[in-house]
Amino acid sequence: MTAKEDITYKGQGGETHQTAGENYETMTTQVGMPISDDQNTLKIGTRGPHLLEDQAFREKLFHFDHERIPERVVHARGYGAHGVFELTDSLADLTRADIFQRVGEKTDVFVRFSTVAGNKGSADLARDVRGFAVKFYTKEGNWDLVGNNIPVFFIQDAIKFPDLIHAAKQEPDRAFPQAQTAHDNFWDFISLMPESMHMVMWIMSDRTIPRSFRFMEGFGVHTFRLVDADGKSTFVKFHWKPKQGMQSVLWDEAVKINGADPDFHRRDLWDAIRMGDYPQWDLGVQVFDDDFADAFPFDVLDATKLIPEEDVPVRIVGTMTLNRMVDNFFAETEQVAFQTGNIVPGIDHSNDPLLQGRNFSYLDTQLKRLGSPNFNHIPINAPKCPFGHLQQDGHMAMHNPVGRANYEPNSHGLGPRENPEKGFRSFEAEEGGAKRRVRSESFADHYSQARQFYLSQTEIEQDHIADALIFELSKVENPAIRERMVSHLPNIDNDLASKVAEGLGMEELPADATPAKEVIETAPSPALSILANAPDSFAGRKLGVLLTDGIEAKLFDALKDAAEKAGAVVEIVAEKVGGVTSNRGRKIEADQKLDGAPSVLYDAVAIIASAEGADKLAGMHVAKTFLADAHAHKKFIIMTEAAQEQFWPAAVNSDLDEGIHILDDPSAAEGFLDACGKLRYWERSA
Ligand code: HDE
Repeated sequence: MTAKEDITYKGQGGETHQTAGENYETMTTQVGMPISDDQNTLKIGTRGPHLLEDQAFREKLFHFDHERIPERVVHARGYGAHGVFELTDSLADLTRADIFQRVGEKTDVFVRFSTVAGNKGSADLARDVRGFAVKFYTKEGNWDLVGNNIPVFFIQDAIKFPDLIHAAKQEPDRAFPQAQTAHDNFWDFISLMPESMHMVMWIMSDRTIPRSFRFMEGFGVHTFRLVDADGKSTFVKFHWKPKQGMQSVLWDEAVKINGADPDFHRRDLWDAIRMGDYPQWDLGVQVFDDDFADAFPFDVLDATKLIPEEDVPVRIVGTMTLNRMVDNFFAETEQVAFQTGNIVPGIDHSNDPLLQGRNFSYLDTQLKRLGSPNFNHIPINAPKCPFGHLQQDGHMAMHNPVGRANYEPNSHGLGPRENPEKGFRSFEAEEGGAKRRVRSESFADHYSQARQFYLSQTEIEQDHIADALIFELSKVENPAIRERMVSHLPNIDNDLASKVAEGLGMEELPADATPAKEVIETAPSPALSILANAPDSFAGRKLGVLLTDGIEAKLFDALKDAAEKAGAVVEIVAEKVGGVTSNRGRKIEADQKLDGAPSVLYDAVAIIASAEGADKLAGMHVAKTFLADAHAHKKFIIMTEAAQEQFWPAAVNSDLDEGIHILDDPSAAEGFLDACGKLRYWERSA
């Protein structure tokens, strides 16, 4: 360590403090033996051999060799943050859950966002579902809402999960492709599973290439139960709505971002929280009773179906704010162990067969990953409320029962006891029927909601779905798989089917797959579109400003002020990271060197160039790509007149349009930032 600053380590065993400067604390072994030399192993003579008695060396290497734990079998790549949930509307009328009683009360949370298919080191902008797992440290135990950014799932029964994941991840012989579904095995499996068609529409939509974790929704997916003090139950579905608004990138951007910054989503969350721009989500509930469930055309226990918000409005009950990054990634984000089984009094599971299967899998997987039944002793997993039980021993046990009695009942008057009044009670559902291995008939409609989703999208979004299907299926080598997949599409929409078939170069549409149940028409649900619900705000977004030497600094200042006023972040890009010098000799430092900061990293861009600078940019491939890509990705662009006259024609072979502003005067900056609220100039055909 070279930095001369005080550092406080908040580790699992409390805090350790390192003092700055010459007063570093003495380095020790694990058992506290002071170390005199951490640069050299113990040897005979000056050139060896080594001595086995060198405990300090052996302990250091032994520990290093054991640093890795198995990565999650799914959702391996993830990023976590701490925050608080504040209740804004009491649900005391529907549930006894302590967290939902008192308006204004704050509950600590830990959130982990993730991708599903990629390995731990994979790139952030894979086309993939995002995990959205929240651990609420409530006063009556930890409640884990282990959701996704998509409200439905691929399959209906947990027994198919290993097949789904095997098919989605790298193919077993070649061990590629990494973090993508654009390969034969995935589409082979999917095309044989009509129940996945609704999810297919979602994963081919822009939902799977979010601009960042901050700009996506979250869903509990399954139907759960809220249970009141009298044992009465109401069905519930949970929703997270980002206060920042939703936003996605374009596919061409996703591909390029993965190269330019594979940590794009991680960095975004880290930067936003460290800057104090805390992301927030509203928690909403859709509550409904048995009568609604019985009348709804689909089974509310089927995780491939959603309940449109237009049918059951989302009632907002609180807000989650993420306000603190972890102190240590491994200790917190890697070791956090979510479980669907972690529920609290007042919340209960439904009979959704996917959820029932998950309740087994999450507990099981934590034992494999964390290696001990005591994984809840790790601080990130431990409850923050009082707890007491008689479980003991095992690897790494940190909390053992104190005193003589480790059993119950006992007559020592020791130890915790059950509490019928306060304790968790399952909803007393009347269940019955023969023991059978079946799929309910009520789960048989596979296409109606896929069609509803597709028809609820704007035209731009529908095009993106078709393009994504064409892209993915073009990577499939076996034409029979492509055809089988396309054969499902007419059940969703004929135009979509034709577009995809055409994009794949098929001479004719394959015969339609026969639906198990006839497709029913349902009204479009505008709530399902990202673009129809666009935020009209540039707050929390990033403006990339490419500067050259010789500029008028006042133009840059005006733009920076306007961007900051709009709540956006400005990043300065220049040929050299040392920055540029204005026409009056002012030095402006850059944040990024141009070839390390392509425009795909920004939501809008500015080119502030002097006449000489614009000429220079016109001769640089990387500068031309910066502008050409920003244009092709329909970004709002502002340029100085010199850039427009000398650089633009060299980079872009198109006329200017209303998405392109000229920075001829400082007053132009505000109008540009207002326009940026639309996020993209969709009218541009590029
Ligand atoms: Fe998961 N899932 N899952 N899943 N899942 C895991 O648990 C599983 C499903 C979700 O950030 C694993 O701790 C089965 C739906 C998230 O740590 C594992 C089935 C939804 C995360 C597992 C599903 C999810 C996981 C792997 C079908 C959205 C990451 C590591 C029945 C509602 C949590 C782990 C984190 C992780 C099993 C389907 C969300 C293997 C068997 C549906 C966000 O237990």
